[in-house]
Amino acid sequence: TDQGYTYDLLVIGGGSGGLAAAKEAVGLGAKVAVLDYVSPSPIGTTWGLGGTCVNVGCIPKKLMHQAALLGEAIHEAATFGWQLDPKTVKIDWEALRTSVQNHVKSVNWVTRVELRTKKVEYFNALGHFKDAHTVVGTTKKGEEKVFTAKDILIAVGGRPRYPDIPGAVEYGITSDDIFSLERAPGKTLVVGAGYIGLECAGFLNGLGYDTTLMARSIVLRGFDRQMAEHVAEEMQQRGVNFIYEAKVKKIAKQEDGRLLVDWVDKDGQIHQDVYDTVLFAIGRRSLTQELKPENAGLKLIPETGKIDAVNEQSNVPNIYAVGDVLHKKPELTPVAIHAGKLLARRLYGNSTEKMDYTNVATTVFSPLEYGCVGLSEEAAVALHGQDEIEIFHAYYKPTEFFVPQKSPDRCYVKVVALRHGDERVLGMHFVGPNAGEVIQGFAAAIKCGLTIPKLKSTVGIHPTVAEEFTRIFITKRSGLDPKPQS
Ligand code: FAD
Ligand code: NA7
Repeated sequence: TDQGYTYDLLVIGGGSGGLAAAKEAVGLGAKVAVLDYVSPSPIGTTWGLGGTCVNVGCIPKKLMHQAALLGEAIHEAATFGWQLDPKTVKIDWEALRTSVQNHVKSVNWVTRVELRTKKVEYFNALGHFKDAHTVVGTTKKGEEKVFTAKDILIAVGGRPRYPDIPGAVEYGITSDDIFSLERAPGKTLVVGAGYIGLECAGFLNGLGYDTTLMARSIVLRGFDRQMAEHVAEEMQQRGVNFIYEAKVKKIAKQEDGRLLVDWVDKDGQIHQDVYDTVLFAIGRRSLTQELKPENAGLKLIPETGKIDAVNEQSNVPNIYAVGDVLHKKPELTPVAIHAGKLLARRLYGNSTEKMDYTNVATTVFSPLEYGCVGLSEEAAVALHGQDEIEIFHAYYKPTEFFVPQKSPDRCYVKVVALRHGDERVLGMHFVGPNAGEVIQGFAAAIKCGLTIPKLKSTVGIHPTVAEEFTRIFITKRSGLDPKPQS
């Protein structure tokens, strides 16, 4: 490059954010290299190019969720006249795992080919800073290669944490291992009640495994409380055993190979249970320490190791960051991708467009899914005051639930809006089938400034579950019963 560096952009981390930025940057004429390296999990799981989402996140998770939904659908099919015997239906874990892993491997391959075609140079090496423009990449064989670049993008994401208790690292697994687990998980304890814990417990229960979820406090911290409770109650009704306000103390391996778990309840009482699998989903650690950030003068948030960037720029002017390593930003694939693309356009195109991290929609793929965009009821009230917020809500009965007589008890929609002025919609929440598909379009509407009158004047599509949003009229303030009257 003109300043004597080998590359215009060096990306550390070939996941959602890093690859999006790299591809966009080469398209704009920059010379780009990507380093990606996966350190094996404690039980030795490893994977290919593409980062968390493709290998051990969104994609295998959605496939296993889909497998669980299909199991549910098989049981429903008989009520619609399909001739089958639901009693003989069971999952073949090895076959499921193989199908999921085959898909993941095909994505790894397509990703590699795409990088080659687009002329992004890819190196399977673990990067660390030598200085603000120099990164050393270490290969699996221990060989070192030195890279210099004008700009450096940190997109290293994170990895699951383990609790500091005996046996956790030796015998526990995490989301990094579950999607490629050699043996069927069997009776499983999921520790942690964030969205990853709930999703894993949800699909394992749906696949027919005896599943317990242990929460040290509440489920889905940060999400709308009422919606979070609906999700958890529904899972409980479907057979997931919930233990609240409890913590694992110790895991030991019995002679028969099963795991003996000591846990303590809220009264300090110790209990013991035996499981085949213990899966920790207690949050994720950013992989920034390994970067030797001090060599580049890069500052991290001390408590979390995250990067406090302004418009994706760190405290070092030529060092940028996108994705899960960013402090207080949504940890979602499309967020990482969008921020990465926009950053590349600002650096190598003539763009000035900045990433907008507000009103990003998301979905928890629990057995009954939960999709949302914008503010929770609590956040809206905290921000504007109770008097200024109107909450519209309704329970509804999905048409597809009638014939199999599925319980619609927790199918529920909620719209959070300003009470006065233009009655702007601040948040939308949906628990029910296909929640992600339902919420995505409304996220666009909110970007366009959706108001309650506009929502009410939208004609629904019948019979769908998404149309429930266009029919809302009951406010919490009115005290009217939000249960369907028919
Ligand atoms: P990553 O995708 O994690 O990529 C970082 C890459 O950098 C990795 O390959 C890593 O090995 C590599 N790396 C790290 N350090 C170095 C180094 N020093 N040198 C070289 N390479 C390095 N998001 C959604 O939007 N929807 C979902 O449904 C969803 N489900 C999820 C389910 C699970 C179980 C998990 C764990 C996550 C899920 N996510 C989901 C979150 C999503 O996967 C992340 O937000 C996204 O992958 C973040 O992208 P990233 O680019 O920041 O990092
Ligand atoms: P989250 O969303 O950070 O949730 C972690 C969960 O684990 C949460 O329920 C925590 O309870 C619980 N937790 C945290 N530490 C412990 C310990 N030591 N013991 C038991 N339970 C614990 O993590 P996820 O893995 O679901 O998701 C990771 C990120 O990916 C998340 O930020 C998403 O945005 C994307 P708490 O509520 O703190 O009491």
